[in-house]
Amino acid sequence: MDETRRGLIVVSNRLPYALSRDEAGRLTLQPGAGGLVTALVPVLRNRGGTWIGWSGIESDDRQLQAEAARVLAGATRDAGYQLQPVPLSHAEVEQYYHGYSNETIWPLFHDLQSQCRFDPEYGRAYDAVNRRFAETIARHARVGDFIWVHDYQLMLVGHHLRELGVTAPVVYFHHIPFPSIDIFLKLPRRSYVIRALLGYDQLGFQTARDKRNFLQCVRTLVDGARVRSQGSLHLIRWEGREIRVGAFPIGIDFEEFAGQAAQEEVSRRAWNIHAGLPERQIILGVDRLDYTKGIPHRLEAVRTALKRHPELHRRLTFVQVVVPSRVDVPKYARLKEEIERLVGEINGEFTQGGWVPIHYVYRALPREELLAYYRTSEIALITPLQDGMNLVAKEYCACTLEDNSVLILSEFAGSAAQLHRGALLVNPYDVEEVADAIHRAYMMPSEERRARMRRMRRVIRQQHIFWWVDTFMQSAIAKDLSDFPVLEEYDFIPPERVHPEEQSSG
Ligand code: GDG
Repeated sequence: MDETRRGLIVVSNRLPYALSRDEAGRLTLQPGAGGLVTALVPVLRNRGGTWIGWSGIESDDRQLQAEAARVLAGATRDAGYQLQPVPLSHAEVEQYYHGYSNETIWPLFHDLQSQCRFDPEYGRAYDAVNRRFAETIARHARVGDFIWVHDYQLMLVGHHLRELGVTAPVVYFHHIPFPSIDIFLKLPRRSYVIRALLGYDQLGFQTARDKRNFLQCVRTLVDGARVRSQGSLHLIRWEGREIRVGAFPIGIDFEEFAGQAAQEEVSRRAWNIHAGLPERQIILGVDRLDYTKGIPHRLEAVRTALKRHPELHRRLTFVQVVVPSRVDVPKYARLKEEIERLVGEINGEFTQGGWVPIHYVYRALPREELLAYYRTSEIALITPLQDGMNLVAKEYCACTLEDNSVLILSEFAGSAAQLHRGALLVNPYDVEEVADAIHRAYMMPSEERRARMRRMRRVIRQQHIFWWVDTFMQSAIAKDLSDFPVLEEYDFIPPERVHPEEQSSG
């Protein structure tokens, strides 16, 4: 078979379209945006294929689920690929999605175990729903298809596909961090989960660190698994199969971002934003409302910067955009209150006539507005406590057309592995270090800004989203891995953690 002509089946928790009811009770369809959809839809169109996922409708009502399937089929009749919904009931969404995915795996894999809830019912629902996904895939896969599953909601699908007798290649990309063994060991039924992950033929992670963590869990928990490296990939031999493991940092559509940022509408908005803040540098934060993003720590760092460095008063305005998310969950509602309390306190402490230090935006911005903020802000402050990649960091760099901007980036964002030669890297828990980085960024001469930003833009331009899809697929389908190019293993280890011998040898 011509490997490049295999049909593609993409599987993710959500379909690239969201269904909801309008005021008249009719089902309506909104196309999803985002990098993954942008990157995979052309491949699906070109090869022909199917996207399988949950439609967003939670209901036991078979008639409603059938209607949802009809609306999806009708709307995408001419799309060049098919959409196949996986029906989920309200209870399943509660336990598989809100429960196990978002209250167990999400916090645990972001090293925030104090936020975890471990409920055996969640685990059972997760397993059952992953099985349902596998059954849907098995019904639609044709001989020769290539199945690509995405993210932490679907870690067990490969295992269930094997149990169902599917022999097609099944590969998986893990978008969030993979934790160290000490953290992973806390997961109930950890051996089952790690073995189930070995049901995939290839596993991709965002960074070398995530890959290392995963391999260590395999070595520790899976008897008989043999791991060896080949180029930048690792191969695991287990139960007569060979599983490929690699770090494939996800990218963005650089040219699209840079092109849109240069458009007149974005330029006009960018100019307007700065006209309202004359002679000031803007420092920007953009995050979904989530405790992994480190927003309260960041606000404390801004407070510390204003205390330690009075020369920043009236000269720096911090714009924090928070995109609403899961506000019906008490933990998220409390986080929102904490952010708003801190913004109020800091503004109360430092505001002077004509200058309010923090501008707080609690809503999703239209894309042009977001790009205008990226383009016009002199500094971006992106300090998640842990993050798979963080695309905002890359988008910001792509949109700073004058190269005259500074990125302050958490060393715990996956993007730090690629961007550490240009960004000011910080430990987001160390508010004094972040405060000093803010001051350093503010003072940084343009020559240094440009040199750093060019380095980052070069990597982001080269390793774009289409490069990511190609590299991941090539490594999965390569018959002989000696043909597969050795990827540069981007890695960032804080200098204090590098053993002196490693430092002198390298
Ligand atoms: C997972 C992993 C990994 C944000 N605010 C607005 C807005 N955004 C867009 C950004 C960006 C996206 O949302 C957020 O990027 P993330 O990198 O956080 O992606 P997620 O899908 O949420 O997260 C993450 C990623 O997968 C990819 O592998 O990087 O670590 O958690 O694209 O532009 N868009 C608009 N208005 C906003 O206010 N229009």
